[in-house]
Formats: sequence, structure tokens, C-alpha cells
Amino acid sequence: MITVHHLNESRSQRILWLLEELAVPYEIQFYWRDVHRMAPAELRGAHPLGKSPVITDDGRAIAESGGIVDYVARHYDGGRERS
Ligand SMILES: N[C@@H](CCC(=O)N[C@@H](CS)C(=O)NCC(=O)O)C(=O)O
Repeated sequence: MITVHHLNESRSQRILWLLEELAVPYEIQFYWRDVHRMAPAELRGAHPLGKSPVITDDGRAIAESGGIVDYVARHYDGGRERS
């Protein structure tokens, strides 16, 4: 199952929106911006870039909004996982 590494008030909201629209099951790992509005260091545990959004799925970590949208479109089709 896809895990969305979600930072508050960030563009990872778009990935949640996409997954909801496609009815793809997912879970959320929440991260909170620090006092400087930066991502917490823990986000680097999901991907070395330490930015949001990141998704993990099937042992893979995918960063960059466009790359994530492309991955979801290729691997999930209206909620049906492709082989
Ligand atoms: N080009 C990246 C941008 C990623 C990015 O800058 N994310 C921001 C949130 S919208 C972030 O993680 N900011 C916290 C930080 O840089 O520490 C994408 O489209 O995914």
C-alpha cells in the first residue's frame, strides 16, 4: 500500500487529492513543519531530499510531485493495481 509522507501545509495535499480521486488506498505518515517552517529531519528517513511530498510503495521511495503523479498513473489505474 502507498504511504504518503505528508508535511502540513505543503503540496503533498495534491497527492492525497489524486489518490482520493482515483480511489487508491493509502496511508499517511504525518510530519510537521518546524518553527522556521522547514520540514523536520525525520522526513529524510523517507527520502534523502527531505522534502514533501514523498511516497513509499512496495519498497520504493518516490519524490517530486510530478514523479509521484507519473508513478501513480503508471501503477494504479482507477484504483486497480497493474502487474
Ligand atoms: N519540486 C518539489 C518541491 C518539494 C518542496 O519544496 N516541498 C516543500 C513543501 S511544498 C517542502 O518540503 N518544504 C520544506 C523544506 O524545504 O524544508 C515537488 O514538486 O515535489
